[in-house]
Amino acid sequence: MKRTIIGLAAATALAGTALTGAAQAQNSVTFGHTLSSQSHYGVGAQAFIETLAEVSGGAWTATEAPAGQLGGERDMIEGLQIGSLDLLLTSTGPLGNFVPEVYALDLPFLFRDYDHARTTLDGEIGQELLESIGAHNLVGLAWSENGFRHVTNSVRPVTSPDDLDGLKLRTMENRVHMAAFAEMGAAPTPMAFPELFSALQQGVVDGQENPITVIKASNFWEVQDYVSLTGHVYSPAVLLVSPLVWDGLSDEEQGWFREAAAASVAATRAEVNRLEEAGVALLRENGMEVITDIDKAPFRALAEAAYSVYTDQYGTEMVERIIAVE
Ligand code: EAX
Repeated sequence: MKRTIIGLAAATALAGTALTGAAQAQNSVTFGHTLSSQSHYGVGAQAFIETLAEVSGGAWTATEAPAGQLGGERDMIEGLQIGSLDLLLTSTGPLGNFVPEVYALDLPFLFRDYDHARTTLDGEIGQELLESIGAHNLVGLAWSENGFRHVTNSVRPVTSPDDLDGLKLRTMENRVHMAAFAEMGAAPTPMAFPELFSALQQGVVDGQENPITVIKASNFWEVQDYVSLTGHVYSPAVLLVSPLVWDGLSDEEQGWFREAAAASVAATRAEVNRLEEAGVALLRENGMEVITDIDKAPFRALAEAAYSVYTDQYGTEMVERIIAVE
């Protein structure tokens, strides 16, 4: 954030007078994410940037730093905490390493569909979890979306857990996901997203799992032959702000950031909807063999053992509350 320097200069110039000029000062923030600027995250970043400029009457500008330019999601979360990054749109993948309460959202086969996930995140539970984030030297501004994740690989079509046997599968740096894939028989290999394309290309791993949105945004069809629509876990995204930025904002400015965040979430979700509809056809057009007919029951039966990563620490109450959301 450039504001401190500008703020000091303005303060010097205006020494002894009321800081009425401060609201007009040009303040800028950087908005990081790991995907391309054409992705559902890019669309969300651009909506944030436009809305912030509009509602602040040009007093605030934001710049997109896409495609992991500033590192992986874990690095960027650390960046928010130390103030080297201002804003981040990230999956919850690595967030549990900082805020273990959010592992509740990463449990496999928990959310029934997009409506269930969005209603949960927009309601009381989502609000509580944003507050948990706020207790860990981060500010959770709004829940956004990555999407339901599916398994891709280049070894064989995966139709049952037996087909995962021994597959080197990149997962996010997420203890719940790693446990779930170990239970389902794969060899989970945690890795930051910016390393993934070349790891697939070079055969360091056989496969990975991500929503259609990310498969498309990252052209994974260039390096993966099969996609199985396992929908094994819903991947929330969250818009985070550095506390060093947030704590320096006036109430009015915080309101502008919240409006921009709401516009960002709406734009990202609309793009997820569009890509989910195009889904299977889009993947096939790009040369992937798509396995749509998956019996999820045997995957679920194995993956559920991974719930203990969360429930051993926090019990089952939150899980039951999420299941009960209509
Ligand atoms: O947040 O790391 C991942 O697989 C994520 O889905 C991606 O970075 C988008």
